[in-house]
Amino acid sequence: MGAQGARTRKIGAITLVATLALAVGVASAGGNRVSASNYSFKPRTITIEKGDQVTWRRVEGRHTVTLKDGSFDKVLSKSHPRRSLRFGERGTFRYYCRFHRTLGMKGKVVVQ
Ligand SMILES: [Cu+2]
Repeated sequence: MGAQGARTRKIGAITLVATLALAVGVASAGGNRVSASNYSFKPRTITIEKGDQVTWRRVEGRHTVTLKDGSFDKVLSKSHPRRSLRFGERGTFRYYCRFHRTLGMKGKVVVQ
């Protein structure tokens, strides 16, 4: 009885570790997603860890992900529905869509 109880606890602990590992794996494999639709990025502000990647995904329309400092400028279209960028520096990175900037289509990546 006692041995069985210990075994059950051990299995429970292993399951917990596996679940945590899975959650961490999902987060680092593109968990930081921003969708681009007419005419906004959602979420407008995303906070990530240094070294993480952000993936922008086109929902509709044609847009760009253009960093204000000019270091990144990619079109999101039917043929390129996803664009990713890894942030290796801490800071706040503002970006916008070149086609719809005047309509307020912009966003911010905060790297901690
Ligand atoms: Cu746009």
